[in-house]
Amino acid sequence: MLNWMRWLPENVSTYGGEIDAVIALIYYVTLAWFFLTLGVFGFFLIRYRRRDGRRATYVAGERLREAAWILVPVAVVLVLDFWIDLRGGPVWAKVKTTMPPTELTIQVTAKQFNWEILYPGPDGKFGTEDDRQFDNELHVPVGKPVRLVLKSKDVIHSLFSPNLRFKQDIVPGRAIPAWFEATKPGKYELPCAELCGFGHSGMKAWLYVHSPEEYQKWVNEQWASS
Ligand SMILES: [Cu+2]
Repeated sequence: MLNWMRWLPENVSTYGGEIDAVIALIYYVTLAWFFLTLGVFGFFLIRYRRRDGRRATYVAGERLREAAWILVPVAVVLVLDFWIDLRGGPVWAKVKTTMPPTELTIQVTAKQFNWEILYPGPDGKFGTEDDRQFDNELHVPVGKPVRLVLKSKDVIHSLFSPNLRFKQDIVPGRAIPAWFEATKPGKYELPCAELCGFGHSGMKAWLYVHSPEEYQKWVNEQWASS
């Protein structure tokens, strides 16, 4: 990724690079447009500045030559918009509408103001004896797709991982599937990204990405008694 994009949090997601590329494109488009508009404005300000003997005229914009100052930029903005859609569409489809095959499904339930992280246990089924719940701790192995099922007990929340380039609203009454695959072990923030009440700013979980051996060790410790 480009140097000036480094202010973004470190990307540790398989699809993060594709999302960053769309963000970069949006920056290029808006930056170029920003300087172009300001440049034209600045030029006209100087070129047509107040001078003795020159009266200001009222332009109604009814003639096509005048309206073109609006119509041409509108057309260009539309084309740029479609360009962004064209680049962003496939990324959206990959991240939001497909689900890679995986054995690991974790249920994340949001509530004011905590994250309940539920693992199905060795039998892989929810609602059985060996389920284990952890508050505000999401443990996953590196290099494996992880499927999440997102639920809420009260209001709308949003699970956000800046490092994974992952963000998904959670709506009460729905079980929303989502996925990610982490590429680097570490501990990363998981804040709530939807204003959900007075404790919203403190509603934060941690994502622990483990190496495969470390993850297995963690699993063995948690389910040692079952
Ligand atoms: Cu919240």
